[in-house]
Amino acid sequence: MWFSALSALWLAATAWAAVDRGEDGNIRSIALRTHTLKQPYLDSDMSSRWYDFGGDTVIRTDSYIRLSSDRPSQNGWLFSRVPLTATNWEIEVEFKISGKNQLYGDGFAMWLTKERGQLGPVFGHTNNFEGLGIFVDTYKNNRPGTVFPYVMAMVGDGKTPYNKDNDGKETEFAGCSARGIRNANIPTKLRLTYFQDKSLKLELQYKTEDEWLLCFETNEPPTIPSVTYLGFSAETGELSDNHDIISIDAKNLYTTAGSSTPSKKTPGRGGASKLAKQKEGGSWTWFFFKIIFFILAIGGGYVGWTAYRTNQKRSHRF
Ligand SMILES: [Ca+2]
Repeated sequence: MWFSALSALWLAATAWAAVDRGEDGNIRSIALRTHTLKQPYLDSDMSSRWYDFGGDTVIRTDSYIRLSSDRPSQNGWLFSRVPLTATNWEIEVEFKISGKNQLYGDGFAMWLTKERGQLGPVFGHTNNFEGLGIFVDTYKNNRPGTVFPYVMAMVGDGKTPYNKDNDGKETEFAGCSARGIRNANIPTKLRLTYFQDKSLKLELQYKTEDEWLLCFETNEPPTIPSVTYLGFSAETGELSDNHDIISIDAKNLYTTAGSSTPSKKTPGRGGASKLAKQKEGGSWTWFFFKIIFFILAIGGGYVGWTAYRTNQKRSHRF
């Protein structure tokens, strides 16, 4: 009785801890099934419950969703069927850009836009879009002094067009060079984290496995329309490449009561050390909380045991 009650309580405490994200202390996450996509991608009726695809997109259920094949004039897309309504979220995508040619292009885009599945000239998606676009641009059209591939974010207002001729330089929100993101030796990934009115962060993985590189981070994030669809698209012109989506992991993020969401951070070393301190603080608070919970569990178990024994004695008496 004593041990079973105690172990049940301890299990409850540790299960609760397992939900915790661990790395960020007071930030918890819940998987967003509606925006997550993994192999084999398709249900038994050969369609996906949560995602739609079109154009030249090809699906190989054991490998990838190929938005464009290594052939000229390809244009494909993949879009969520329902809007992303979470206030704070994290989207992690494994993708692969590969090809045999010396000259290649043009790259692919990830979207959080009002429009969905509309073919067009911006990495295969419609121009004058409304919402956020993340472009992994592998072909330098005209941007002197910038190393390509170049990853950039653009916030579309529904009126301002993306200009392919200078790789969208004048409408860039933030970005970074990512030499080696194409034909990489490790699984390539991107992770976009958004806290409404607080922060937007893009991290990339293409040099070393399990090592995230900060592309950009801002504490003045754009306002993303309340109804946006999560999507991907790619386009090839004269030059081509395979642009594949391997998996999409979407999470709803929330902070626990009494804690604050990530504070102002700047890219680079300063930001990283500040983040590390936050993590440390969060985990210590959680540790003490667990200790208190454990003591309470022991106390509760003891009271329960005493009551049980007293009860037993009484029943013996009668
Ligand atoms: Ca380009």
